[in-house]
This record gives sequence, C-alpha cells and structure tokens, in this order.
Amino acid sequence: RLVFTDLDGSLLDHHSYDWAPAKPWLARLKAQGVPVIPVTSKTRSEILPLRRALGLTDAPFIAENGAVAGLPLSWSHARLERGPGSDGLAIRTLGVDIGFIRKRLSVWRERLGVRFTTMSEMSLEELVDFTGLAEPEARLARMREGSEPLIWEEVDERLATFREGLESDGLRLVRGGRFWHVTGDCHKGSAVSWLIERFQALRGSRPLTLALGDGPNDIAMLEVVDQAVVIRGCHDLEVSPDQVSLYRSVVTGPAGWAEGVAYWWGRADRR
Ligand code: 2M8
Ligand code: MG
Ligand code: MG
Repeated sequence: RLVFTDLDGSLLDHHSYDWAPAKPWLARLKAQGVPVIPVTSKTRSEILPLRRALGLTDAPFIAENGAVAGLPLSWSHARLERGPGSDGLAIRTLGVDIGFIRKRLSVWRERLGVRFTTMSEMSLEELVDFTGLAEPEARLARMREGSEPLIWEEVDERLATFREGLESDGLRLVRGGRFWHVTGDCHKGSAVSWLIERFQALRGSRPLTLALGDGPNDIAMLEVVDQAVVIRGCHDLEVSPDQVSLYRSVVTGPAGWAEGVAYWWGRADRR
C-alpha cells in the first residue's frame, strides 16, 4: 500500500498548520510499514524539516505541485538519479526551471495587461500576513525551484486567456489553497503516477494506492489512485466520475484526513 497526501488543508490544518488529529493514524501506518508520501505545493526546503517532524523520513515526497521529487535511497535508481545528498535523498526535477517560469510570467503580464502578484514580489511581511506562516517558514516557502505561486488580481474571466498564453509556453496554471501556481508540464497526478511506476519497477508488484486532498490542484492526483478522499475545505472539488472509489470527509483538515484514512483502512481490515 501507498498513501499520497496533500499537506495544507489536508494533513495540516489550513490556518494553524497543526496535525494533532492525524497522529494516531500516522503512527499506525508507520507501524505497518505503509509509506505516507507528501504531495504538495510546498518547496523542498519547506518539506525537509516538516517530514522530519511528521516522521515521514523513509518515504519519498513530491514538492511544488509535481515539479520536484525527493527520493530516499530505497526509492532511487542509481542510474537515473544523482545523489543521494547528505540528507540521504536523491532529487529529481520533473518540471522546468523557476527562472523560465518567472521570465514568461513577466512577458504575459505585459502582453495581456493582467494584474497579479507573484510570491517572489511579495515582501516577507506580506507573505506572513497572507499565509499565516511564521517568518522562518515563509522564508522557506520563497525558495522556489519549479513553481511560482501568485495572487490573481483580475476578474476570473481573464484567467482563460492568461492560461492559454502560459500553455503556449508549455506551462500550466493550477489553483492551490490560497494561491494560483504556475509550473512546467507536470502536476500532482503526473508525479504520483511516476512514483507508482517507480515503486512497481523496483518492487515488481502494483501497490494499492490511496490519496487525500482538499484543493483543485489535488484533483489530478485523486484521479490516478485506487482510492481517493476529498477533505472538506474551502473548495467544492469536482472529481471525474471515473473515480468510483471516492470518499468525501465530513470534517475538515487533519481530522478529515484521519476520517478518510479510517474509511478506507477500516474497509481493508474488514475484508
Ligand atoms: C502555498 O501553497 C498553498 C497550498 O495549496 C496555497 O496555494 O494556498 C505555497 O506557496 C506553499 O509553499 C506555502 O507553504 C503555502 C502556505 O500557505 O502556500
Ligand atoms: Mg491543500
Ligand atoms: Mg497543497
């Protein structure tokens, strides 16, 4: 089994970034040797201390909406990945360089005359105010490698033209919790499929997969796994009807996360 999880609004509370209600299930999954794999908008720099605090250092992670993968030794492929580095992780880039994304964003801003503020244009104080992150964490959030978050300051109708422009550059625009995120041609779904294939190639068997998320950027990942959980939150998620194994949590955040894991895990126990 593999568990893929969004962080903000799912495993972590949207406002306090706390995960106390999820702790008993995290411990149980760890005891059973089930990898819990963070799949998030957060940067590699944000995830490294977090995965230590969450006790997820044996598992890989996906950062920046599918743009960056971190692989522990047991998941990495000697011929494909550089590293591992001092933290025992091999890093694989699945998207495009942040410099290219920023360049094209300024081109489209000018050409289309649209208003938005990117995270790199916000002061540290503005970022702290807008996200509720503490200052040290906000600094880590700014260390982007393959995705740029932005606040859209136009009517939604103008988003379609903006998206078309970005797509002509091979870029994608996806909605997170508070921000819109611009990445290369990757998303949480493509990164999760890539990891599932990797697992299969290394272990020779197809894992049973579960994913949990609360935002529009999670839909792609919820659609490529065997079992999915939509965590109740700020967005009404429309998941493809092809995903027949979908559970919607009643409660929000990490309590909804625990509810969702219990729903699918309880079923496995009863089998
Ligand atoms: C951003 O991501 C969230 C999660 O979906 C959002 O779009 O609201 C990212 O910039 C991430 O790096 C940061 O930690 C988070 C803080 O709320 O915001
Ligand atoms: Mg989220
Ligand atoms: Mg997220």
